[in-house]
Amino acid sequence: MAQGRYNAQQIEAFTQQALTDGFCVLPQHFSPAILAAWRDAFAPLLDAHITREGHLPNRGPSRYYVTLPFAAPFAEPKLFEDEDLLAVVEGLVGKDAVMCQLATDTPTLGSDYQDVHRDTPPLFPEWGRETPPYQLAVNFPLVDVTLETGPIEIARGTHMMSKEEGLSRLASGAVALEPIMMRAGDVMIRDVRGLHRGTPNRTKTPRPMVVMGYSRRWLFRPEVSIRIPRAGLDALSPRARQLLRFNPIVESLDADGNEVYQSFAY
Ligand SMILES: O=C(O)CCC(=O)C(=O)O
Repeated sequence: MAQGRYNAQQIEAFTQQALTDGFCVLPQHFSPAILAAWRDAFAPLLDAHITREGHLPNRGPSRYYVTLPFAAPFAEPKLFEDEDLLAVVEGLVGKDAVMCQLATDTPTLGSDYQDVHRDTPPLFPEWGRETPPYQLAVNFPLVDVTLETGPIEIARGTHMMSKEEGLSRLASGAVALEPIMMRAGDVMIRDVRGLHRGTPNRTKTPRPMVVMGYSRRWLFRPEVSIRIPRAGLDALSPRARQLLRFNPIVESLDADGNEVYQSFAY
């Protein structure tokens, strides 16, 4: 098996941190050259998105959710099949995870604080308790994230309690929202139940944060998908095909409609 950067103990430490805090960060993990190519290719996609549906600011003003096409440079196994990343993902959501989302969250000048939210409802709301993790966001920025460009803020440990309990602990000061500053190359693995919010980007430089979604093998998320071009299937490794197995295979990536992932906050 290919080796990652980290040994088994280190992977276990990252996994435990994500189980406790709701997230962990692999510092300077992804290649600057690959991220530079993504940054260049993303800029026109963001412009086109704003032209097409910028009038639908469902994530808040001047903040955009843009799905990435599963094509070069974004269909990059060095990132979505990264050994360390997949090892932590397996430690959190078990063997045979599915990858179901490849997109970006980008606050631009004029964006604001979002309401504190989670990205998924609990699996069993009537139970009043949380389960082990089942849905992860792997987040990595295409630019350095500073206080000025609008870091995500996360309240540690709130993924394992109800939203009401988390909000009441925030109100009492028992937990706090922390801005997570990241440099391009850093990779965050996040349980999407942790309470969080986007903050304003006060600069003229958009701040794209990629989100690669990984879930338990049995979780289906109809609100997101990765359209896989048939012509690219043969180039994928058996592991990549397995990770992507529940996504639609399409003849062409053209004629993509508006974003369908509109309801995102729970
Ligand atoms: O990337 C960010 O700033 C977080 C945005 C966010 O939480 C969302 O739009 O659901």
